[in-house]
Amino acid sequence: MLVGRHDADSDTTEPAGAKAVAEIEPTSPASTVRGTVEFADEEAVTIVTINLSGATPGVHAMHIHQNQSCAAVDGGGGLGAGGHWNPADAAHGFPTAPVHHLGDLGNVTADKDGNVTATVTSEEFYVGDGPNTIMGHAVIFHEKPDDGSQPVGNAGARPGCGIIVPADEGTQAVSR
Ligand SMILES: [Cu+2]
Ligand SMILES: [Zn+2]
Repeated sequence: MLVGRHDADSDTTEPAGAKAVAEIEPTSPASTVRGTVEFADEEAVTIVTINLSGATPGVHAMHIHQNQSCAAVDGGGGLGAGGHWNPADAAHGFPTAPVHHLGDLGNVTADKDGNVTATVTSEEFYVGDGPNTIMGHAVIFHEKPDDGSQPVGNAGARPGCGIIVPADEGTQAVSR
């Protein structure tokens, strides 16, 4: 039996166990970051597991962006993903802050070899159907840290991007 998570704002009950993945790929020849961002619905939370390699060592912002696109726009890799996913029309912030975009995942750190291993949890978004489903969006790996400032954390370029797809349907090619 699937145990559901009830969204207080709707009649939607989300089954636990749904999974999705974004395959992060470089958005330009100058970038080498790639890897996976996996999303797994548990009973009370959704667990986001980030595993990347080829990143520039240091701190990098990651966000879920609005559009289902990793396309370059006017030469800017990943700009096709649009702005931060923000269905509640909230201000930008860290995911631990009371107010933040739904897509704000905060910062991750790449070690000296360029590897990122991180876990983020959310009690607000989920893989399954409902108003706050992550499906239909893209994950962006940024050049710089998210400094928490408005409007979008000043995180710079978008060297990595991946479209979120159901984990059982494989991955979608990144358009450049
Ligand atoms: Cu972003
Ligand atoms: Zn944001």
